[in-house]
Amino acid sequence: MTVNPSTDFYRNPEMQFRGEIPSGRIGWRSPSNIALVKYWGKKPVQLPQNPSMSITLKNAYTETVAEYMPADERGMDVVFYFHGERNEQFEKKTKNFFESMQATFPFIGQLRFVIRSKNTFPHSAGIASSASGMSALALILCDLERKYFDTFPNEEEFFRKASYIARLGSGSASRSVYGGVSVWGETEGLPGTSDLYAFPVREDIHPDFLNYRDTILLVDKGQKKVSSRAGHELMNGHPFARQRFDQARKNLEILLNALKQGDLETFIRIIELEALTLHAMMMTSDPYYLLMKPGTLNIIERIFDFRENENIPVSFTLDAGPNVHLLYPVTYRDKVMPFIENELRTFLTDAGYIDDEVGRGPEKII
Ligand code: 2P0
Repeated sequence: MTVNPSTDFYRNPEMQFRGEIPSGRIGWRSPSNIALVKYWGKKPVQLPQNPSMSITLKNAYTETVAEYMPADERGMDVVFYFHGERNEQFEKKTKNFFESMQATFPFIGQLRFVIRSKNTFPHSAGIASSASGMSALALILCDLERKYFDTFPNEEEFFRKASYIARLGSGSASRSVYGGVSVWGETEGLPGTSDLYAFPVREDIHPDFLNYRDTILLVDKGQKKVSSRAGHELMNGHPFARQRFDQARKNLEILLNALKQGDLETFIRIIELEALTLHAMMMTSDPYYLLMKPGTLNIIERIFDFRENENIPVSFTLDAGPNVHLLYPVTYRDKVMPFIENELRTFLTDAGYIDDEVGRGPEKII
């Protein structure tokens, strides 16, 4: 049998089921993250075309509790409640994901799961919930393995596998298992990085960036018309793909240096370049599409003006959607909050904004 490292790196046929796993519960809280250098374009299976870098958030997280019990003769099964209500879409997605994980976690086949999950951010907010949701599920699976098979020599190995599993659920989820700054994708000059899992950049980050603020400005709550999955696919054969992947590699190197030096000017230049390049890729895909809304552009223009007129280092990034992440050092909070209220709020939906900051990563809750 050939082993494909992108899916089978952790396949362990030796990990035999030892007797029956009793019923129990495991729960994890796992945060969302926002990419500063964007992952946009992938190759099979779920590997990035270029390395990406993100900060993990603190207040935007998913909390997931899995009850498990021995399966009956029908085999593995999943029942999924989202905010207290049965959710068939998530149920199907989770069941498919668990089924695809059976070669890695042979014990899954003998269990039945009742999963209860909730997000702290509004469902309609257009915040990528796959990063927090999939990383929480990956942590639960690895925690089950740890509890009954004791296979992890240390915490580092535990989180590395969780990141690997999260990646297979959703690429950006691989970065959410670590707090602070994470890099996913093999990066020259950064030993420990891999396309298979994310890597926490723990050393040398300038203190200014460790408690950076991210206020997520909610511009539109409609369902977006083109999914990220479709967007990634449109990078196959995209006329600017090669240049884009090279640019991302260079931007990551420059940004990493800026994070170490505390170089705010370079930080701002690179993250805004990355945000607009991501959307430029969408606008130049075939078929082309736009995820920004008029409110997105209005906010961006006001950020440029405010930065220039007030000399305050506010900056922005965008996810694959119309909402704007307003990023700034915590020391400017007293000036930035009135700016949001007085100048930006008019472009926001009723949901307003989510006041967030760099977080420390997932937490086991049960
Ligand atoms: C990122 N995004 O780096 C980029 C930038 C959105 C914009 O990764 O297909 O949900 O599950 O691997 O991770 C969103 O795509 O895609 C994303 P899949 P994912 O965060």
